[in-house]
Amino acid sequence: MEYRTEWTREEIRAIYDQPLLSLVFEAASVHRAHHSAEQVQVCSLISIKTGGCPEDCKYCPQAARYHTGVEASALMSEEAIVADAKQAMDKGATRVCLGAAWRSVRDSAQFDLVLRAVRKIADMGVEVCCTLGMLSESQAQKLKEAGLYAYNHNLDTSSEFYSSIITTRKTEDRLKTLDAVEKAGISVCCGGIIGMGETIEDRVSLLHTLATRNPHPESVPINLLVPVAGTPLEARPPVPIWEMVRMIATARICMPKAMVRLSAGRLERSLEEQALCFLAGANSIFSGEKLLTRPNCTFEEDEKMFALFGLTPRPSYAT
Ligand code: SAM
Ligand code: DTB
Ligand code: SF4
Repeated sequence: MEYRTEWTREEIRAIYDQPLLSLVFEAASVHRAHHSAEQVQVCSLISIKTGGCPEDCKYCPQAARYHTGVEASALMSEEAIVADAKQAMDKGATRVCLGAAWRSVRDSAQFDLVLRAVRKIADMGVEVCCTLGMLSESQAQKLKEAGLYAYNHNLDTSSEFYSSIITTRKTEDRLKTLDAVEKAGISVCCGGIIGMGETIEDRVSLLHTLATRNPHPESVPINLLVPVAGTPLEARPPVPIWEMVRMIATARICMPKAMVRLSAGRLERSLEEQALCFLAGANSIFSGEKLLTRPNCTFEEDEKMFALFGLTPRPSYAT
């Protein structure tokens, strides 16, 4: 085994709590030992089915029960999905992530459409990721056969804090889907959100669950809560950047080979703050004017940032 999976919570807490600059130095050293530190993965999100979701995730603008101004729309056509993916690829994305506001996947004509789109996009040479909610083993298998590279399914927070954020499912339901994805031979993309009112112990608990999985997730998105008017978390204050840096650095140290993604919430952060996150071991971003429903940094802005920092986009299927 090239990395540890038997972390204790105390060990992870000690890493998280160490003096900030030592933490960043250690994370940067681990990062450089396992990755080319100049390469950052550029991912692009396509919301193939927006809004109208039956779940009650308190952070989410797409939950039907909150009045957030996000209208429920139908699943995009196969042609439109593939065209958007092509456009993202032309702008420099090497991973395309298709997101649907579903609780879980149903075997249906809609799922067949997604499978066909995955096949076409994979054939263009980019890594394809999907995030469609909970999956069965046979659905994961079908996605694998269609050429899916990764599946995103976040644990979002600790199992202890989970019911304060989501009541329509449990951490165990999420873990079952992660197991199905892994069993089908698809890379697991799994992370969480900070800034929802969780304690440091909750953050450590989330990292502990991720870092004691064997294998570790291939990618770990760390989202900063984007507070959305109409959701129960609309008034959460922004997380100090130091806490984001600690979360990223601790994820990097505990999961040295994973891609650690500086995900939602980047638009609100300065270049200096983002530079600190890259130094602390983040090596992946979402680029493009929109996340799923919220605005994000454009490809052009990110190109300028890459030039300023001396970063280059990581190629697709790099090992
Ligand atoms: N419905 C599927 C699911 O829940 O797995 C896929 C889409 S869901 C929008 C994907 C992820 O987006 C969530 O797990 C959460 O981590 C993130 N997310 C949603 N709203 C967010 C917000 N306001 N701020 C930060 N991250 C958010
Ligand atoms: C992830 O961890 N973050 C992305 C992606 N995986 C699917 C989604 C962020 C969504 C932010 C809120 C929005 O745009 O609606
Ligand atoms: Fe639905 Fe996913 Fe949003 Fe939860 S996070 S409300 S499951 S779209």
